[in-house]
Amino acid sequence: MRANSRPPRRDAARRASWQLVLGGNGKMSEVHVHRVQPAWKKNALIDNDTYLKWYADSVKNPDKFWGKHGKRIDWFKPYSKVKNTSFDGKVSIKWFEDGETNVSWNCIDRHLKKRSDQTAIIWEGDNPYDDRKITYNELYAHVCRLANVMKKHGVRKGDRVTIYMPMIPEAAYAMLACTRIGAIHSVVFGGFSPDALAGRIDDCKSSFVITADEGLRGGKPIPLKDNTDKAIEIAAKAGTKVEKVVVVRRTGGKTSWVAERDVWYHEEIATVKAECKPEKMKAEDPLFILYTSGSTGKPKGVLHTTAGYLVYVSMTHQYVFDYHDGDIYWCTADVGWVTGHSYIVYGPLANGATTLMFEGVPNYPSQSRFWEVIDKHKVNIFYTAPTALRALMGAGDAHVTRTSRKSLRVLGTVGEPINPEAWEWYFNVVGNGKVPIVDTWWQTETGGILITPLPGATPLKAGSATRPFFGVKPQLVDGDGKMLDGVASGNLCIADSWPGQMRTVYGDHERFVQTYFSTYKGKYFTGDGCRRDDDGYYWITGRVDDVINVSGHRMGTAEVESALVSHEKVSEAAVVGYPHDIKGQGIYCYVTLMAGEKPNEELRKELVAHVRKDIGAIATPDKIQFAPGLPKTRSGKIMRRILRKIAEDDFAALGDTSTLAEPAVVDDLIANRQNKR
Ligand code: 6R9
Repeated sequence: MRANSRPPRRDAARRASWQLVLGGNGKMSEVHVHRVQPAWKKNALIDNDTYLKWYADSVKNPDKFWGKHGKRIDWFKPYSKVKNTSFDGKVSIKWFEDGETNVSWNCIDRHLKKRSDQTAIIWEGDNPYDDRKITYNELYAHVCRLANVMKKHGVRKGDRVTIYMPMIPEAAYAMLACTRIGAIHSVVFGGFSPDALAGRIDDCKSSFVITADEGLRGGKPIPLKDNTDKAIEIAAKAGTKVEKVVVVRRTGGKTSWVAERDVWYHEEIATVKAECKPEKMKAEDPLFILYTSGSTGKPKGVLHTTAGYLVYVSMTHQYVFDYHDGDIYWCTADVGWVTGHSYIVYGPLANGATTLMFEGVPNYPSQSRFWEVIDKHKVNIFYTAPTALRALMGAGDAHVTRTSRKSLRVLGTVGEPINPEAWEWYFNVVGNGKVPIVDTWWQTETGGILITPLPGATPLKAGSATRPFFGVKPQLVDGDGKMLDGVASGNLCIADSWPGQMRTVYGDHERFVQTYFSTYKGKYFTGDGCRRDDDGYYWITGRVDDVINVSGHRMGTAEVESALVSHEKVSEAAVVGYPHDIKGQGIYCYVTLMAGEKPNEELRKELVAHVRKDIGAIATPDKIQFAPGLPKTRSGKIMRRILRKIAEDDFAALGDTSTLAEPAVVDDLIANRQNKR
């Protein structure tokens, strides 16, 4: 690295640690280059020379590289082929295709010889007095029992099982039990509404659901079973009948009960054996479906398969977090998102790690909760989201500094671009200036981390995800698909396949090809904008499509629009994102009412509640602007560029409005904007 190339003179070295760069926000700023500290390098698995060598090998000869690293997991039948992928035409992605393995067997059984009494999962409840430790031996028994319960009720290899759970160990048991018998799980985030859950049950025709009576977050119960009951009714109308619901008793709160359909988890597991043979799965057998928002209204069922995914998430978990045997590792995500799948459950457990699962929220019972949990369980590696950091930063340093945090060795972030202020706060206040931060860029679709620093190898720049992981070939292209070299800004594509990549959209391969491989021929298009600086570092600038990122959660603007127009008083809606101090982006809705309807405060509240009910609390609109008309081209296309500018209160730069059918609507939109500075 340039910043490290001239070490001897102290003042020169200090000067070299500052650079002028164009940040993720598009503004030039001075960035402090944080050199790799001696302590980070000392026992690191990968230093810079190793990174450079492995990276070069991995892109030069992927077959050889992954042929070697595929062996990090155990196989019933070894593979003879490694990579068989094409991003052209019909798009076909296969890794290790003739091998056979099983995910739960890799995450549990193979560790039992050495780690049967090691803690696999530390569970920290919403209430700080509520916690549990589960050893690998116990994990084995729990997973086998639940797998047997599923078998007893007729779940077979290839069947889809919906998991709608709070953050309790049973959620991990349920995922692993599916993989043990070859069922495909679809985890639905516990914050989603009955409608959203029903849509996901119906899309993959899932007739088996695992849930809990209630969830608990920040002291408040969440009615998961009641939501499930409603969702099942809605799904039935759409043509999908749920036959069985297994219910974990979490709070003991009252729920409705359908006698012939619902069974209690604790009663069922008492009726079966604590042993269940893992199914031999082909490398490309489906592992799970995870629904994610895109630029159209309907969430896509992202499909991941067995072996490539496990190889990739276990390898990234080990090297990105510099995971060493015995480390206590904590990722604060929810298992309802891909980060929870890859970096709470599969990556860590495949590596025989101790993974912490947290039921609660960052500010309950106090703003110190994260740091208290770190001290309580001596957490070494901590992985969270920029939105949480911004909120905690706003609460003041004292909540952090009154805790020790001396166990910390690596810090990580994921989910959205991290602003340099939050990064420096994380580094200096949480990490006392002594702990490296890995800003990991990836997506539901990529299965695992693609662009990231490695703690012992990569000099850090606040706000940059830095360099590609092994085997990953990022490319920047302009609007016409021309590849950009050197220092450049463009759309981020990945030129070749890596083992953790999604294989298809469940039930709709054509949509997979259209969404990801049609914009730029022969390349995977990420939907993100990105800049590369003169050190070859990548700076993700955010989505370039109609997806917004609210507190690290992906939200299709079209999904919110369709929720709004489903209200009887709404005739048309357009939704855009705008910069939000804590959430990263907020949800700004322009709403045109039906003829005769009058805008008022009550209706505004009603619409907010309506969207929450339709999608879930994560989609709660921040601003609603009643608009008699939306800016449209003569062909009827809504000009979102203009709506974004008005939402940002930046209407001096509206650009060309001459192509609008009715330029006058813009004046009304400006006059009634909701984000006046
Ligand atoms: C893992 C996850 C993916 C989108 C992605 C991008 C944004 C994620 C980021 C980041 C900047 C990072 N994103 N990590 N942007 N820096 N370190 O979040 O998956 O929910 O599918 O979201 O999130 O825009 O395209 P997912």
